[in-house]
Amino acid sequence: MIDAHAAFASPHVTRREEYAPPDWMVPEIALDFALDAGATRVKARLDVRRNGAHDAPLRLDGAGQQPLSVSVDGVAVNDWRIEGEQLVVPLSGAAHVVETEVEIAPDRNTQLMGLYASGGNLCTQCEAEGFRRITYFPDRPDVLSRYRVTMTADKARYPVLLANGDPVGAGDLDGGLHWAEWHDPFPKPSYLFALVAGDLAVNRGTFVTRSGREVQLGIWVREQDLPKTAHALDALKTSMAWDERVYGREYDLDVFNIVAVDDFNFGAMENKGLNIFNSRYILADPDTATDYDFDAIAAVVAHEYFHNWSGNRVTCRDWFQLSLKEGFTVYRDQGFSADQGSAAVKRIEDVRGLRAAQFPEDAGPLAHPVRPESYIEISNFYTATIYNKGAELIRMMATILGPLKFRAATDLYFDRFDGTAATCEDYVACMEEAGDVDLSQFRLWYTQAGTPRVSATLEHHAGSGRATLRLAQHVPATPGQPSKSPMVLPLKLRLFGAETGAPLTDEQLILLDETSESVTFETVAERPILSINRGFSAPVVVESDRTAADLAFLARHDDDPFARYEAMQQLMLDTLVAATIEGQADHRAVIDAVADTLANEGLDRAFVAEAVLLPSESFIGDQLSVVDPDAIFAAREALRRDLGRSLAGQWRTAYDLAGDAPYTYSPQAKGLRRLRSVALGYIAASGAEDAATLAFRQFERADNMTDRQAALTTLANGDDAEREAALDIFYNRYADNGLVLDKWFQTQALSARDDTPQAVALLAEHPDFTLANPNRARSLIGAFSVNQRAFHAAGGAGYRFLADQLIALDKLNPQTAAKLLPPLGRWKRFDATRAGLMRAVLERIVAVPGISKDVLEQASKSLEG
Ligand code: B3K
Ligand code: ZN
Repeated sequence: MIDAHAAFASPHVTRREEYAPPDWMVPEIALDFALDAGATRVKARLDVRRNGAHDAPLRLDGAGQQPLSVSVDGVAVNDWRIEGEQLVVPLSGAAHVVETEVEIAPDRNTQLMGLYASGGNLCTQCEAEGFRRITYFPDRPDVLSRYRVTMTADKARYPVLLANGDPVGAGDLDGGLHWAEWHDPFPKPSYLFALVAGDLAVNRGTFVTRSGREVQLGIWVREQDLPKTAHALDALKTSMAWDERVYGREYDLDVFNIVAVDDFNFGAMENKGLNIFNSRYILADPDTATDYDFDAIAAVVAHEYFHNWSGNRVTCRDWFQLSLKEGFTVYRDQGFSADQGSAAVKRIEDVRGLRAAQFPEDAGPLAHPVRPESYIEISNFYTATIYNKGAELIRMMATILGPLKFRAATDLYFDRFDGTAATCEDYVACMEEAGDVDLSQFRLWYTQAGTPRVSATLEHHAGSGRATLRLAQHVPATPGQPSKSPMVLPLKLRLFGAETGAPLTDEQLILLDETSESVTFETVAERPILSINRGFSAPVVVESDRTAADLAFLARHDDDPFARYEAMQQLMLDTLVAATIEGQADHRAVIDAVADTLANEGLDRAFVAEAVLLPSESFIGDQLSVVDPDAIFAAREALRRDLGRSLAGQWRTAYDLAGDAPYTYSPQAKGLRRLRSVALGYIAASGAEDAATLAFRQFERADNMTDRQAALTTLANGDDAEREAALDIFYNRYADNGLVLDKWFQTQALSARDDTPQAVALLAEHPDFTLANPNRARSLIGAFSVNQRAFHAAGGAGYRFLADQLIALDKLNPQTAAKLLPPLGRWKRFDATRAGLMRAVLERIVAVPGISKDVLEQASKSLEG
């Protein structure tokens, strides 16, 4: 009998335990590119060295090309063979020179991996396994080579030729051609290779390192985008100085170039000396980029720059170690951003992101440890778990060690593993050694998936003045991991007196490493209130017996801003969960807490804006055993309306606070704008008659995109006449700006209106919609699938729409298609009808003939649940 699944060969599974060192090393490689969009010739000259005592042939990875010629030590050979997609060349000695030539077609490369065309320019993306689409090579991160790259191209079409490292020569040739040569002195894995050929303009800068090396910086973009590069260049300089100051890391080449391209599968790429960026993380001016965009640009520029040490100088032995570079680098960029403005607000944003993306991943069918054990397609493992939970692991180790020992440990790590391909274990061992701590049990964080749940109950005996805190932990089962061991959870906590509001203890760091433990506090005179997981010291879910009154108290009195925010969120969440289940709830405690927060002039406005925001619909859903999207929406809207009405005067005050002062980019100005956007949302939610007029006036008068987009979002959620007008004005004003048009699509896809599913289906037919550009695909399809009520509208039209788009996109770009699939994997969390509809489209996806292994892995794992 043949079933639907057996019709396809089962895809190859790569396992961590099967790691073996490479048979051949390639200390040197010379590449010669005859660049042409339709047909690029690539000649590669590899110095290969046998690694260890064996008689295995040389195996070079390839994908999508054929060798035109192969030679060994200067002599053409024909005893090579192709196995799978590998080129296998028998070699007799310990060292040889192997040369190959291939032809590739950048302009037909729609998956945007390898060498491809974007906006008339040529660029590359090699991580994780794109280099094999350019030439034959052992395309694995533990093969480190010194690269020499020569490019020849039409000078008029591609006047700029860039590659990794430093430029060493350039010149003109007959026939309108020119050439350039670049050398990168630092051995690197193939995933860090990059070249760019194009018609680009540059914003140049210089940075003098602390040892006096002058580095030429360049941000390369289309000529007309040059005015939008100042912020990125600034962020680059700030990042370079920050890494010297905070981690003692200095830049190591004479040039550092960044190129922005419009077609890119993710945010950016840290290629040595030649970062390639999605243009959305470079281009910004106040008219087209929001405050959020400006911050994201600085964070991504910093992230990619920091990879020069955490990723490039010390790279990964194999892809199971991905979090070694990504978790650590995210932790580093979070520290950088925290230092640029409010550290508390940054922490709040990061935790919100973790809860929105990583917690659901950890609780669903695609859950995997920070160091996974196996994969079918490595591109599917560039996840919130590897990146963001990975960063939390580094943060916990930093907390356990304290700042001085943590810095000593990172110094040791960079020093010991410089120029090598390392493992997560190497990193932890450095933390242990320099920190003088035992992290044996802590290592479970790398192997056990799932978000630990901590229960905390505090008992107080007034007579004895003793308080007892009982803590217990539980790590839920995840696919392939039915039972778990207790983890090490660093929990920062403090007690506050319910009557006086004063702290009763200092902040303490408790390492909970048993299934349950008690902590006692003596001489606690008044009833204590527990502040726990302060600063979100551990990435866990805390369940406590704190009452609404206790949470409201902490929202007012806690001295840790994160804990204060958290208390407010918990209070809102408890209220919204009760309202969802029971159809109504008492809003009083939330309204009072929000009123107090708005009135507290001692608080940073950016913090206030975050603190008064209600938890998202999907986060409320995550608290329920069965997600009821309509009930959640109704409960949340009711609370929004009530807050809007009860605090009408305060929202107006908050709204007016930003005044009419012209735009400036500073933490204070950003905070005021953020609060104004939030206030506008509440004014609209209150049903105030002038809300649409107010929003439209803001929309028309705004001198910056933050205010303009906030107003558009408010209007897009409603059905006032101003809605269509604003959408049209916005569209026409930015018709030639792809990044802003993405916002136009996204705002409509995220709309709270009842007709959003139909509107999104129509937008997919819009002449400006295309699946060929990942940003555009994500702005409509990706945004819609996280709009909980719209995506899960009864009947399953949203699921079918996503499946149709995803199947179409898979033919062009499997990596980006696979990234859109996870919302369908949440079927277990919904009622039987919705679950059945979601499963039905997953079954359909799995059965598509020729579906990519990227999508197949995600869909079949999602079905297994
Ligand atoms: N290292 C790249 C991500 C590559 C993703 C490949 N599927 C960007 C970053 O994390 O900095
Ligand atoms: Zn990264």
